[in-house]
Amino acid sequence: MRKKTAILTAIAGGTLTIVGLTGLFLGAGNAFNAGQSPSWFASGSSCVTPQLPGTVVNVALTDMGGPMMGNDTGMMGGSGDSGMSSGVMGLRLDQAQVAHGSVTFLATNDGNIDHELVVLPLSDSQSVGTRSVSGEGQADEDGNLGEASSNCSAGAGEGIAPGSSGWVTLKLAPGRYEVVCNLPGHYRAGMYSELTVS
Ligand SMILES: [Cu+2]
Repeated sequence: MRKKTAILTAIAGGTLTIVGLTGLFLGAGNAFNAGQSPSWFASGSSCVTPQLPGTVVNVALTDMGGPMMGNDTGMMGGSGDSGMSSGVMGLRLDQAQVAHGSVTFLATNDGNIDHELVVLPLSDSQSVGTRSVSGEGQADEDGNLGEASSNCSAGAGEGIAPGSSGWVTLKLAPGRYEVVCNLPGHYRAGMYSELTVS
């Protein structure tokens, strides 16, 4: 009896070790993948994009979907910060810094509702996400440099539909920029990101 228990314990111990190692390998694998090309990026869009000039910054536009998205007016009406806190929606760039000159933003809507991309200048003292927001829930677009808000094409339009992409090419001077989605309520919901141009 005594010996058998010892063997069982040894087997149990061995199993734990294997599980532990497997966990390590899985963890390492994930970390490796994350360093390569982000998964949100691979989702892509249904658009056929032409050869895009300059440095291409891929932008993922996201939202969590869910019940709150079923009623557009419900989520953005309302007072101040109630309900809609930062991070519900997102706008992510695949690089935080690019060289000055020709820069193309390729915005892909990975969410469930329309989005857009607007490039705004950012002064030295300004932080992203701190622009004044109008009663309609739109950020101040002072100095707007350009936008991508059209389906499967360049420039301004009516918004980028889920699963679609829009793009815009701009000549950017060195400095800091804030890339946002400025559909009503989306800026406050977290759709902004910083880009440094060197
Ligand atoms: Cu948006």
